[in-house]
Amino acid sequence: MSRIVTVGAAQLGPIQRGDDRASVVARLLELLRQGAAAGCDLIVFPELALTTFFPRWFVEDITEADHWYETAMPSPVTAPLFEEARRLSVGFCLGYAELTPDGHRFNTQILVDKSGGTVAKYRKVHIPGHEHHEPDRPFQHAERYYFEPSDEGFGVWQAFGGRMGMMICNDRRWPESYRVMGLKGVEMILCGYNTPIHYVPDPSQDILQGFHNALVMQSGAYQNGTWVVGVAKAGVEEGVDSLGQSMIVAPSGQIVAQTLSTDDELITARCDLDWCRRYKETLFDFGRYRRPEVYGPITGQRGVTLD
Ligand code: CDT
Repeated sequence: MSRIVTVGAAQLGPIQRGDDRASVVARLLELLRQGAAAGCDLIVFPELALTTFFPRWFVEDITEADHWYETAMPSPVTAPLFEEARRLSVGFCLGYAELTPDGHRFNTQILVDKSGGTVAKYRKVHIPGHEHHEPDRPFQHAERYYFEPSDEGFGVWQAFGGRMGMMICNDRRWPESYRVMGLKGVEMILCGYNTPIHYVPDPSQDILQGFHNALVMQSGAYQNGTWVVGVAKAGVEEGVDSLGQSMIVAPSGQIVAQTLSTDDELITARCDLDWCRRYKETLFDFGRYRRPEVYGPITGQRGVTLD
C-alpha cells in the first residue's frame, strides 16, 4: 500500500523590518505556485512567515508591537494566499504572530487544506529566549515577552490523506513534542523555524546549529516513525544571521531533501505515509514496547531533582 503526500518545504530568505505584508505575501504566492507546478499537495512556510523576526527588538509598551500581529486569518492582505490555494488545489501551513480578540499573544501556525479552508491551528508550546530587556546582548530574543506559551498542547489532525501534526521552531528540540504526537499516531509533522546562528548564552554552540537542527528532527522522525518537514526563515535579517538547512526527513530518520541556499527556495519530496508503519509496527511499536509505568517524571516534574 502507499499513501503519497507530495510536500514542499518553502524556505524564505530574510524579511527586513521595512518589508510590508503585501510584498511578503507576493513571495509566498510565488513559492505556492512553484509548489503547485511541481505537483505538491501541501506547501509548508516558516515560523512568523509574514514579518521580520520582531522579538529581536524590545519595546517598553507591548502594544507598540501590535502591528506585527495578525488579528484575523485570513485578513485582507493574506486572503490572496487562501484564494490561490483553492484555485491551484494545494494546501499550505503558515506561521504568524496571533493577537486574539481578548488580548492574548501566541506564536501560531495554521494548516489550510486544498479548498482554502483552515483544518487546524497550533500555538507554540515551548517559548525560548527571555522575558525582559537584556541590553548587553547584540540582539534580543524576547519571545517570552511577546508570546505566551500555549496550554493547548500538540494535536494531530486527519488531513491530506494522513495524520498531520504541527510544532514550531524550539518545539523541535524537545523529544516530548514528537512523542505526544507519536502517541496520537502522527504521520507527518510540519515545523517552521527562525534560528539565529549566534546563540548568545553559549557561543560555542554557534558552529553546531546545523548539526543540532538535523539531529533533533532526524531523531524525532525515527523514534516516532513519522515524516518531519522543517522549514526555515533563513539568511541575514536585520543583521542577524539565521540558519537555513530546511529539510524533509523520512520515518527512517534519513534526510530526503534539503535546501542549499539561505534565500526563498522550494524543496519537495514524495512522501509515502505508509512508510511510517515500518517503524511504528516494529522497533517503535509503542503498544508493545513502551513502559509508561516508569516514565512518570517526564510529566510529573519540570526541572531536575537530585536524590
Ligand atoms: N524561534 C525559535 O524558537 N528559535 C529558537 C532559538 C534558540 S533560543 C534563543 C530555536 O530553538 O531555534
